[in-house]
Amino acid sequence: MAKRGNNLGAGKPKHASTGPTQSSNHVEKTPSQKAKEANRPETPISQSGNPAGGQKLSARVVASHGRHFVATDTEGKHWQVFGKGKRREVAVGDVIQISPSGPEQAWIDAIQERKNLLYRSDALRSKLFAANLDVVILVLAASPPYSPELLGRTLTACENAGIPLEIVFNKLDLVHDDPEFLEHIRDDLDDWTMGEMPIHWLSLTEAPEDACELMTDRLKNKTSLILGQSGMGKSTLINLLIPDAKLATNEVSLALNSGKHTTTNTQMHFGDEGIQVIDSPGFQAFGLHHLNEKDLLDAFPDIKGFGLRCRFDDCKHREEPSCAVKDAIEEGELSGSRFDLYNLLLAELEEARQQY
Ligand SMILES: Nc1nc2c(ncn2[C@@H]2O[C@H](COP(=O)(O)OP(=O)(O)OP(=O)(O)O)[C@@H](O)[C@H]2O)c(=O)[nH]1
Ligand SMILES: [Mg+2]
Ligand SMILES: [Zn+2]
Repeated sequence: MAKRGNNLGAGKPKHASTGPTQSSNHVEKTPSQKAKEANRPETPISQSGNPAGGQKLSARVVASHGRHFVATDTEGKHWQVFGKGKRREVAVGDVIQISPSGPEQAWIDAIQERKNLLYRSDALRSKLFAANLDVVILVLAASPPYSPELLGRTLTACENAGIPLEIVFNKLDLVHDDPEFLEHIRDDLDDWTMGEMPIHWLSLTEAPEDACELMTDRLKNKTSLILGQSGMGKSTLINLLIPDAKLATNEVSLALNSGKHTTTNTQMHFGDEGIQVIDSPGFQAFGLHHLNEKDLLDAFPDIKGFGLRCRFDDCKHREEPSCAVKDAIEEGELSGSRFDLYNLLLAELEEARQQY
């Protein structure tokens, strides 16, 4: 059987049922050695070798191309995997059991219990984003300007999923001569993160060695997901950590003016020192209607904490008297931006509930 290269088929398939696509703009050269090291299945593999022998293999989902997925087995071989029913619902980072149905295709038999799972909703439904993450890295930059709302939504999703979040503020070179602007950004990030999250101030292009050293230290022996709006430097960061990844990066103006994102699929890359990093397309929206009201309040422990001190147990923190939340915002102990986002998300939940 011909063994495929390491092309994960980043191009869109014409038919979801055909084999992994051969054409790709993003050719990943993952040494099988690295994949082997990175893929530590908890389920033992009974056999390996002949894929037509009806045996089961353990594999890690390493790429998502919309409706189809690529998984890598412990030998470093890539499979295009398909599931039926619930088994169709896999995410990059999942550990799965597969049985080969062709030289490069396999059925998903089981999805191993996840440590965590990050979701993202669009207008129609919730989507699985990535699973079994040790950390999410949100990449922000001064240019193009980052959206505080998307930052808040990412914080909320990670808090809900129980995944630690770290922020990279990139393109520091563009704001060196504007200390006031930088101060404003520092205040904004402190406000959103409540001073509780690591924030790394980097310039990936001006000081790449420093950035690489710091981020290698943060990401070694971890599975991480890199999130951020288009043009922030997600792929640039991954290329720095894993030169073999050779990801396409693009001039911001090109990427934004064409309305296209440079990265179009979610894909895991394997580096030295146990780095397993997932690149993702830039997001412009981050729906959270998969959370219910309780989830939402739990994701805002600051608001929840002050809320316990309101006079009325069911205080909505609007016009009620003796509202500890309103008082805390007035006194600068609680972030008004966070409270506004909480209300916006609550309103979205109510709207989504009325629609279905
Ligand atoms: N000035 C400056 N430019 C940078 C820096 N880091 C990255 N860039 C540039 O920003 C542009 C966008 O970088 P990408 O890595 O493609 O951004 P991305 O977040 O992967 O974008 P999408 O794939 O569209 O989501 C490229 O032209 C990079 O060269 C930096 O530290 N300073
Ligand atoms: Mg990219
Ligand atoms: Zn209140």
